[in-house]
Amino acid sequence: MLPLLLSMVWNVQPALAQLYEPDEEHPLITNVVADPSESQLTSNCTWKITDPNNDNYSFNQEYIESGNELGALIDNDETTYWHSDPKGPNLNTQDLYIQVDLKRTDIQQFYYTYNRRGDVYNGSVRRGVLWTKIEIKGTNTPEDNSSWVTVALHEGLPSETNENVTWPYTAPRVDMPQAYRYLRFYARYSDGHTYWCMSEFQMYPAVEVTDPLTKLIYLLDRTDPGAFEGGTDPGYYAEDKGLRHTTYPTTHRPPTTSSKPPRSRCARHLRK
Ligand SMILES: [Ca+2]
Repeated sequence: MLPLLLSMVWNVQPALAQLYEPDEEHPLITNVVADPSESQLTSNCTWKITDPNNDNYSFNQEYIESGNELGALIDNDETTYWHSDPKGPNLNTQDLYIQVDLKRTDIQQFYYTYNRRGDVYNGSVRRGVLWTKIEIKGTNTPEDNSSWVTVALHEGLPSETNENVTWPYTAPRVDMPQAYRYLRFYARYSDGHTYWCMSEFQMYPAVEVTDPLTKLIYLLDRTDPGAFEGGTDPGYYAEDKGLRHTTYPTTHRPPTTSSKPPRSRCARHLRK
């Protein structure tokens, strides 16, 4: 198994050189305030809830009363959420979006993440309604409507009831033809609803993966997702974590009479 694995690593070196991951240490959206000229997030369809007896109001009271509904998207709290206006606007027939002002012009590749709701109401967790088709447009001259360029269209995104993905969900990387400061995320579908809502939203720079061990983990996960526990098997001791993985899928179980090579041997192969 190990020689086969290492030969697979060797054979896909060109692809590995282009691996990217989100730089989660440097989120791109950090300032969301009521003043739209200052805020990094704005929207043309925010639900302005005025009835304090509305149960959506109580969960987001702080943000609603300060006029900063979008602030609920970056507080790292899945019980607070932003909701598009469900009474009038219709994402199936109108251009409804959240707009990002990156406040910088050097981002050309990025990842974005968002989370479903997790507020508990009458004893049950409410997941809300997520967008499942998103069109992303960018520009550096937002006042010129004709300047907005489509940079990505993501379809078939997981609905809020999907338990087979990791939440918050990270969408595929977006590679723009050039760096744009302003981005619009249009909701194009939400499983037949006219609105959508979510508890968190964030963007991260896409950075190239350079660490050999991280590359190998990516390769294993991409080759057979979920087959290798933690992405570090087979053939690897996670020595830097002081752990040895002992749970193997039956089809990948190594011979019991052989011992795994030390990590240094694997590292030497990767450097060839
Ligand atoms: Ca939140």
